[in-house]
Amino acid sequence: MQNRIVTLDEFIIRRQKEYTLATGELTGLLRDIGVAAKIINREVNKAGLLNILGAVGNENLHGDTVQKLDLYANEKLIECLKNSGECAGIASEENEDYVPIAPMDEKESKYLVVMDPLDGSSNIDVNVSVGTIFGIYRRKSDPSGPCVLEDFMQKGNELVAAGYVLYGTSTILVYSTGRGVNGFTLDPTIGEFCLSHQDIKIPEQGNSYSVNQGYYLKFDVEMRRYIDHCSDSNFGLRYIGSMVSDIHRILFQGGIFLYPNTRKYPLGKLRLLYECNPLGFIVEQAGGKAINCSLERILDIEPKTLHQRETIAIGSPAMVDEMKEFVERYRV
Ligand code: P6P
Repeated sequence: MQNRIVTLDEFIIRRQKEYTLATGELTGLLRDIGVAAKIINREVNKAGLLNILGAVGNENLHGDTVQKLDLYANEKLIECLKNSGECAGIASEENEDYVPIAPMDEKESKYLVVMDPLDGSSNIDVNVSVGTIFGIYRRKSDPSGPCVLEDFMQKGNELVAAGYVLYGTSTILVYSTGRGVNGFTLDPTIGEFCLSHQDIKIPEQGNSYSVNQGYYLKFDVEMRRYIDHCSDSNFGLRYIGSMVSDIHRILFQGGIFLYPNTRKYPLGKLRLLYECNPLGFIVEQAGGKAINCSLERILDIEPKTLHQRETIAIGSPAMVDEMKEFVERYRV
């Protein structure tokens, strides 16, 4: 008998019933992110047709050239989250400051969203997969007033939920609320995300590593020793240059993704709040590990600023443990 279709909405609502304390706000928030993902997907899929390719010529606050789709994705997500009435504020890669959201009909919102609206967007022009990354926190400040910066300075281990959308050969939304990881593939014929990967578990070990080999000589000696070990072990090198794509592959095939410190990025390139923490949450929920190159657990790092960068090693637990051994053995 053909498996019954379980839509994202149905799954979220069913899971909410398992939470005796659930009051539906988180459910509403997750569903609104799903709506935004469908809207973004529509534009990503026809980027080449609508002349929305190419940089708008301006740069974002980090000096990266901003692609029109970055802006579009950011606007759509903020719009959907504002309409949800469940979100008190947003921290986005595309906004220098956090975006407080006024309560709707005096209803107090208790959640916050951190997000990278379109990660890897420099790949859009060459038709390489890109992704949306999001994390959801409970606000700490008085719900009767606007959110404050401290609301966003929470460790990754305080995330209530996290997920990503990968706009690839198919569009898949993967998320966790702390009780396992599930994936939903968009069926464009019915416009629904349908359960396609239930209870995802990362392989203990993989046979590929993911790092920008071009920076090899700029890595610290202990990272070079570990990368040499991967090569000596005949591991394949897979690096797409789009973190969501690399992490998604590793979730299913196993492996390790590394972005160590370099001269250009002495603190690492990737952002703690809306790249490392949400993806670290997902990978840990799937049985994997995520640490930085100083061997601290990513989810235990105390954020100090919205856009702070972090080094990262994330993936199959046996491979992260082995990388840790190399760092301990060779670091000077
Ligand atoms: P590099 C994309 O710009 C991104 O933020 C991640 O998605 C990706 O893993 C990384 O940067 C690629 O960086 O320096 O290897 O081009």
